[in-house]
Amino acid sequence: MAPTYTLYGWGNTASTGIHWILAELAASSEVTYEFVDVDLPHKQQKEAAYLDINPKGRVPTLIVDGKPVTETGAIGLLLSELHPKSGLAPAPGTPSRAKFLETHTYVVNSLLPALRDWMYADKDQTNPEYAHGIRLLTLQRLNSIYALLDAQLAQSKYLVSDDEPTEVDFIMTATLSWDGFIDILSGQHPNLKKYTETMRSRPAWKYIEKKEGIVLKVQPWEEQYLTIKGNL
Ligand SMILES: N[C@@H](CCC(=O)N[C@@H](CS)C(=O)NCC(=O)O)C(=O)O
Repeated sequence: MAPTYTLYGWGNTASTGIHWILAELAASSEVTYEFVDVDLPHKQQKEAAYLDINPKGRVPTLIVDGKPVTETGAIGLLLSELHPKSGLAPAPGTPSRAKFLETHTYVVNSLLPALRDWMYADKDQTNPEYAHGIRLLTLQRLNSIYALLDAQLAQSKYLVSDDEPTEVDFIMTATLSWDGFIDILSGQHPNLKKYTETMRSRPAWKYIEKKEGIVLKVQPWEEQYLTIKGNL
């Protein structure tokens, strides 16, 4: 029988990439899953009941065999291990394994924290001047991360190979869909733009997009950065 997972998350956040991976696995009857909303705007992630499951107070959390697993990168790798035939990761010892590990670590260590800084610069601290400074630095970082990944995508259709997307492709493309500004910023890079279009044409993404109500909209506070995005 296919294993069942429970994903705690909220629409269009760090949990979206994991939701997408689960939807891909469910489409081939590898898994069944339940999605439980953690209402971030109402700070449900800071309530005792959720902190019992995830003391970090963030999403995603995946329940595997009754135990919570946190961190997007760890969950992506774990699902690829638990479902080795799914192609979510090249097997240990295969030629593309090193490139996969390198790319996974780069996306999880560099891109995801930069995107959190972009989104949370005025929430993790409240001084608006600091938030602006953090965002200028982050913009510079995002530009160079996207340039590097764009160069990597000149070599292959997906980040690791031409064959099939791996878990890091789902995690990364989901983050590029967090909002309109991020989409515009990454879309300045032609390979990245084409890649995102390819990834977003997958039926499982269409499902996630609808289910999570994903709309690529530039938020009012991001408008000031549109004019400087290319000059950093
Ligand atoms: N390192 C974590 C970061 C997760 C994270 O920052 N999640 C955000 C949503 S995008 C969150 O839960 N925010 C709520 C909060 O920080 O209160 C991961 O990669 O899973």
